[in-house]
Amino acid sequence: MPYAYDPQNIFARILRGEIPNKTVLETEHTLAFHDIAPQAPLHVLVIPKGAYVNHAHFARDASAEELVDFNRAVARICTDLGLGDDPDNFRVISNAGVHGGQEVPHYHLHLVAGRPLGRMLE
Ligand code: IU
Repeated sequence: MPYAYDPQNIFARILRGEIPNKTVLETEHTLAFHDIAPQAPLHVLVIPKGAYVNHAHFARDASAEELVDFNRAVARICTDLGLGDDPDNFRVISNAGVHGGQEVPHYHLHLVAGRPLGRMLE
């Protein structure tokens, strides 16, 4: 099923180099950068370079190479930042759509850490 992707969304512009970002990691298919309004001492956004709107689109339509690259990038960041050895120390979230609270319509995963995060669901 096709879906609308807005090539002018802010993360598309970051990927094109039109807007600067504080890069944490860049790979062939993935970019990770610090969130501009961090909700925790560590708040990194991980995005695929491909044009996907949300997690379901990415999981359904991305190539195996893109999927592996993205997930290994997340793991690499966790390792580099010392998070990966303790599963209590971080959270990954991806908002989707209006009910999911998604503001930027380019798939992104929030990686947050550095403080007690409480329960995820209210
Ligand atoms: P959301 O899941 O779509 O709600 O998250 C969007 C995030 O993008 C949010 O945490 C913003 O602070 C962040 N962000 C950013 O890092 N840089 C920007 O220029 C803009 C939003 I606009």
